[in-house]
Amino acid sequence: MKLVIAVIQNQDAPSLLKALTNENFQVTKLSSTGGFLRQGNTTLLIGCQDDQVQHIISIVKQICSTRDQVIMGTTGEFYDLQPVEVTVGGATLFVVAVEAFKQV
Ligand code: 2BA
Repeated sequence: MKLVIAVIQNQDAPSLLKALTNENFQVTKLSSTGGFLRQGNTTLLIGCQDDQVQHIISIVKQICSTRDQVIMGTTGEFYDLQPVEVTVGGATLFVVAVEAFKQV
């Protein structure tokens, strides 16, 4: 058995939870904070069989892939709000071997 730990952006969490639970994966969602940016992100714990890990990774890739998005922000040149292109999305994944899984 494996535990997939996925650190994702908050905005991707609802879609990813839906996609994973639709495929009958069991998921725990934790509210987390990135140590570098100190901004909220989401950590999912997904316990699964060894042969399901690649499928989970492909679902995460599909939903959390990086993409460019235009937001209103300031640039170095102008203090007024301007449309600025930023990269959002992406996921950090850890796959950990589970020594034991018990529900008591
Ligand atoms: P990512 O590398 O995509 O990481 C996104 C979030 O994933 C991180 O949020 C953190 O919550 C988690 N994460 C990534 N690698 C991890 C690890 N080895 N162990 C545990 N958790 C991990 P933040 O820490 O807020 O980082 C946000 C983004 O800032 C990072 O995106 C990276 O692009 C940048 N970054 C992080 N640390 C940096 C550093 N020391 N110098 C420069 N840029 C950094």
